[in-house]
Amino acid sequence: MERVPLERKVLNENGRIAEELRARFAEHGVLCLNLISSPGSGKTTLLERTLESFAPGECVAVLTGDIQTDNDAQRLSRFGFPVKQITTGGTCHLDARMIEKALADWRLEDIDLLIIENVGNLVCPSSYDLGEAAKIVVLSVTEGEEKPLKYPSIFFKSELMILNKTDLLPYVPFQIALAEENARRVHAGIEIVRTSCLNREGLTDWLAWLSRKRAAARKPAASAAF
Ligand SMILES: Nc1nc2c(ncn2[C@@H]2O[C@H](COP(=O)(O)OP(=O)(O)OP(=O)(O)O)[C@@H](O)[C@H]2O)c(=O)[nH]1
Ligand SMILES: [Mg+2]
Repeated sequence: MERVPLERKVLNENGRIAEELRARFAEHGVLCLNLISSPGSGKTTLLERTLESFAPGECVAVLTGDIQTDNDAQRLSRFGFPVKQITTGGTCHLDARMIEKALADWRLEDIDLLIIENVGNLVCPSSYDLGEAAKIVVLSVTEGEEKPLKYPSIFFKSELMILNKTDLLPYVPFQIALAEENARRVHAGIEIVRTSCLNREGLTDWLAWLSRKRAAARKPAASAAF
């Protein structure tokens, strides 16, 4: 089979499973977010800061994808919430079937917020729907302000851009306003939050965004019969 039709078939099959996942998430009131960035932009560190901000009883779970090692799952599991590593063994993105398989022994009834940390890669993960409510792209200030123009797909598809490592701005020639302008040239409506996971600046803005999305995703209480 030619490469293009085969690729289309894989993406169609992925889309079908993703839609099933999306329906299950909606049925159980689960907000699912798909976190995407280049390797090392700070996805796991942002999740560490996020999980440590939650009270122990919060119904939060994390799936984290990497080509090799369970390093990120080890870092994240110390906060006491369910965390599972998906090791792809070479594949440069997560796909919907991997998510379906990883969720098989978790009860969605027990989860309000599911965060998926994708494999570090700014290109391939953008093509694979995982059934998420929103994609979030993380760009760190060491990566160059032109990245939204060079890798437009993920910026176009993301609801939120997190500009991380702002503590390094005094040391790198990164024009943060230009990075934001470039992101908005690709996706006019993209929301932007600046963070530093090191000095914690901006984390309250990120947590407020998350809390708004969680409130919007919450299942409406069953209306009383009358
Ligand atoms: N200075 C600074 N360093 C940060 C910040 N956030 C993360 N780091 C550092 O950046 C490095 C990579 O962070 P990770 O959180 O592992 O990045 P990641 O995106 O999860 O990486 P992959 O999972 O490999 O794609 C680590 O050394 C972090 O300590 C930040 O806001 N400021
Ligand atoms: Mg990571």
